Amino acid sequence: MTRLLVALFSLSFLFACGGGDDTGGGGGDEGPKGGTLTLAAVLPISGPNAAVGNEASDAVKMAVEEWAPKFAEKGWTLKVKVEDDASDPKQAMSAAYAVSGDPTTFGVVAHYNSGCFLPASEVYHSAGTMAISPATTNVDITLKGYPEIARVTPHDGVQGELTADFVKNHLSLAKLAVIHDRTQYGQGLAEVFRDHGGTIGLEILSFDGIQVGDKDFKALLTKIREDKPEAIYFGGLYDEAGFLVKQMRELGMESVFISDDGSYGQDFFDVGGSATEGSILSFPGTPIDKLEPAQAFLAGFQSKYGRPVQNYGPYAYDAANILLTSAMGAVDAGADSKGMRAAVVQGARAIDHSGALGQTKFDDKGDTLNQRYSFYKATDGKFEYIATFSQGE
Ligand code: ABU
Repeated sequence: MTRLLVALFSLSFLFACGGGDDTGGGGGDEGPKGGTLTLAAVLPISGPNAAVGNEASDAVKMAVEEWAPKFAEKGWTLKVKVEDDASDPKQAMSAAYAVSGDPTTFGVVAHYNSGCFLPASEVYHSAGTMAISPATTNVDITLKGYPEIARVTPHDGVQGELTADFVKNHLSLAKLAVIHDRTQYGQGLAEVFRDHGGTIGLEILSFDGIQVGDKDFKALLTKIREDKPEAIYFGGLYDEAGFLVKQMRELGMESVFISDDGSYGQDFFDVGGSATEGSILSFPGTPIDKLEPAQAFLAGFQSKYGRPVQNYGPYAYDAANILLTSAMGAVDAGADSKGMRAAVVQGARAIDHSGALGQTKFDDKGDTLNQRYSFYKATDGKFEYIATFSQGE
């Protein structure tokens, strides 16, 4: 069904763009000397991950405001279009069709949830729209090697393995229960953790799935308590993580709670309260407050929006800047509206970008070469930095 929709969409997109028309195409208001260029952001503006999605979309808007005068000097009106995928794959597909169906769209800052980007990536590929995700980490996203698909976060093959290594070598824990949220993200990550953990000598006592949106995990935790795990590893997102750790403590469980980048945010503390104390979480990259190139962005975001950056804002900002730099390169090379998307794909995939995250380059599949994860301990409602690792260290 998805394939049929993508095929129908490709045809309608060709007609919308005027097919073989070489007069500038692009819906009529653009031409070789300028027109409108739209950077789209498809993110969860509502729903359970709205806090992350709104931070990311605000970062994209900030980047567009910074670039708009430079495009205006060259005769182009730069716009931003934010679409809400609400963390729902169907809504993500509708949004992907909507932004790709707009011929002024030259690129997309694409999705927070792997379960949204996986199907939507077919739409972007079919439409030739460069889509860079600020946050999706499921391994499969880049496996097809589509030139239009990239991400600025290291994937869960790295996150899961580094976390298992960290549990063994730095936390000196051996017996763990593993829980996941049955999403492509949470389950995929938990499987990497379990499988790599098994090869390095961790004893995985159990492997169970929960449902996103559920709030009562006491029956499952009571079963797990029988095994006396030293730690519980959870692959999933912050709401469920918060409820899990809270109910572990209510049941008297002292196992260390360990989770991932999807749990890394203020909502984890808001839901879990004081039960979060001592939890261990992973998040991509070097801590943002220690990254010199990120400081201007962090200060600018705080001053513009009156709140600090929590997690994926810098990633969305760099994804937007990679797309904007590529679009400006295409403008400077004389691309017209019709050639813009292809030029942006070429530029973005070849980029060596100096941004808030430091240098970003993509490998031949579209994965960032920044392959680091850092580990944090929840302490007094904050994430206290422990250490950063990359594979092979
Ligand atoms: N990587 C955190 C966001 C969740 C996901 O990838 O689905």
